[in-house]
Amino acid sequence: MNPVQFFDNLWQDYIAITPQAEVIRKVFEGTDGEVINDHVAFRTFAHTPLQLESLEPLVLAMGYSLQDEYQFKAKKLRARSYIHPDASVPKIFISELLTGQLSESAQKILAKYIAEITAGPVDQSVFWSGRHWSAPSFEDYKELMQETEYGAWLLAIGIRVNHFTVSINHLNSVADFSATAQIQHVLGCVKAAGYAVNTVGGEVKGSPAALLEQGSTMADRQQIEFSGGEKHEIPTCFYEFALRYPDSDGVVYQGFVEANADKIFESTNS
Ligand code: OOG
Ligand code: NI
Repeated sequence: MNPVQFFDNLWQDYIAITPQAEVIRKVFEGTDGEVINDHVAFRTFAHTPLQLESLEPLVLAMGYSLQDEYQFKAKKLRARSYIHPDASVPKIFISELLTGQLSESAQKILAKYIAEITAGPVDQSVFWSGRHWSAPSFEDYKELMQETEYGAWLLAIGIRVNHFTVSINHLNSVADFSATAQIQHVLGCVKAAGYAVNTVGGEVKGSPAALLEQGSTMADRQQIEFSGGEKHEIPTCFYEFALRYPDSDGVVYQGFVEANADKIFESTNS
């Protein structure tokens, strides 16, 4: 699958459970014309046929190369990012939950569902395939939530894009603002459109010195059917905004920043 088809499919899957993204994108299309994506992100379970290592070949097959690796010890996650030689193709960030590090009780809950993952991915459609296991019980979801918000989110939502990210570098409407005012203006537009912004560690994560400033909405909320037909509204996916700065050689930084990412993960908190 070529990247254009991939991102078209992904966007459709994303807005089906993240209607805020389509509204916000239209806001920026109104002021800027085209909206360019910086990256997308996925979440998965380690030690399963859908682990990061199993998804990676499908990313590489689209022409990407491995960019970097990241550790999030407290959240019990590890991640990798991938970059495409065509700079107009969004980067891909994939994290996985190191389930072996969770408590016995959390592992017991997850084991019931993870055991249903019988096959690895066949092609790139795995990235919008959703759950490969039965609808969880709301009790299991809530209990897991106490220990790992990421795990509960993944159990309920499955393998789907977690967010798209607007490249602020490509928004002409903010080009005349001072560098640090740009992301603040963008987040201001998002709030003016009626959406909550992630405030963990402040609205703006990172700094010009870190070469990357990021902010995000709080995830949309949708009714999900749990086992027994029980329906509950839970956080789905969010929209991110990223501004990249040039390094001392004048090359715009393309990597991710662990300390920023650690806070962006919290955009799916309830
Ligand atoms: C990914 C969070 C990290 C970034 O840009 O640093 C991230 C997630 O919430 O799954 O997207
Ligand atoms: Ni991101």
